[in-house]
Amino acid sequence: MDSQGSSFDHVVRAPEDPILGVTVAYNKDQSPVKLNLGVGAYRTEEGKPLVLNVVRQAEHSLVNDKARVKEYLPIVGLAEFNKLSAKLIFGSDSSAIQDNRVVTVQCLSGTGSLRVGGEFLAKHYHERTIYIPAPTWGNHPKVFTLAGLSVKTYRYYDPSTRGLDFQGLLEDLNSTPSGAIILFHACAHNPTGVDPTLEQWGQIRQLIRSRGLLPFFDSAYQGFASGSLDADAQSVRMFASDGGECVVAQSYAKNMGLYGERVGALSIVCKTADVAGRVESQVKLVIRPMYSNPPIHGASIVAAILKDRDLYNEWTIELKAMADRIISMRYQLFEALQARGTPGDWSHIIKQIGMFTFTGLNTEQVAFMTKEYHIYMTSDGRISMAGLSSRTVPHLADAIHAAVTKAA
Ligand code: PLA
Repeated sequence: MDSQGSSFDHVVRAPEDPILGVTVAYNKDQSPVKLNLGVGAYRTEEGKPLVLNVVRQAEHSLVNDKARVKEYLPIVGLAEFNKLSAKLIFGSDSSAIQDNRVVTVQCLSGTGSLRVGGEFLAKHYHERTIYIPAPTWGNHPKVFTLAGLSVKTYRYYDPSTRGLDFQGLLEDLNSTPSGAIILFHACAHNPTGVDPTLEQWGQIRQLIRSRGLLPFFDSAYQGFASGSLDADAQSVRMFASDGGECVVAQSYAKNMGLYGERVGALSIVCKTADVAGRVESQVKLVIRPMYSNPPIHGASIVAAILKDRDLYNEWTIELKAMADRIISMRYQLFEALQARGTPGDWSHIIKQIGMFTFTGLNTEQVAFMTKEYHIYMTSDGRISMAGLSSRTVPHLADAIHAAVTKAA
């Protein structure tokens, strides 16, 4: 080999991530009016990232607790955190928890929980195909493929109604191989903002159980959709309380604002306590060679908040305030477009649920808004409502209006 040449000369440059790459481009822009509506990260009315007050309080007491050490956690993470996380998603009266049928392990936020869950299923579940909604969070297919599953899609969103393609969903779930794994967003579907109603969830549950399919819930936004932790967990609880099995990945990135702490949990609800114990022993074998054991700090913050009644109550208030601010941004943007007489029906902005609006703007319109208005968003037309503020709504509305009327 040429002594001057690199062993990596053949490596081709990979494209930036479709979501996180938006922030990379935003950071390079020098414009004072630039606006990042790409990644789903909560901002205050002042456009600043938010550290929750309860998180500050919990961290303060952790720092001052001289008994705390920095030893390795067990492979499954902080036991207290796992218990409290299961209670948060399944409910304090969950029969599955009471029966000791739930295995919960601390993982690296939502993504890590999905990955560990996927790999466990690829190793130990008889059906290796996972069906994900079309469209879904862009990382889902990559996470599950690398976990060793084969990924297929089921119909979910109907662009013509900007709503759920419920008929298509039922048809597709009906024609999967029996036992297939089905991925659901527990609430606040990303990117569409479209969730099934409770009644539709009931029908989906019947179909899943009657066909022996395995539901895998991605719960990245509990509390962010409606402002209520319990309301946003209803889909999951419906499945966890019927005696059947399911898998759930939880993230505390959004609902506790712990984006960079990488704290989340994977739960597997099993038929019996005996099965659950064996499943846990195998999940440990997935984790140990992957990252050995999870980080301690974020999980300690979460546990401190979940176990203290006052901190927990204060958290629910802060969470509701974030959800309410996002909802108020929906109304402000909708009204701003009405006021400009922007062509088209924009009522989906106020109907959609959660952090994002799936605007319906196409790739060219998005590129136009970035070039002319310094507004950064994913090329599928998704905007993070949590990145907007009353101050920036007019700028966004001007950009959408111009994109729709000029660039169409
Ligand atoms: N699942 C869904 C549906 C998500 O939207 C996200 C994050 C995750 C899991 C993973 O989150 P976590 O690993 O940080 O807990 N989606 C973000 C960020 C907010 C991202 O793409 O990483 C998004 O902008 O879509």
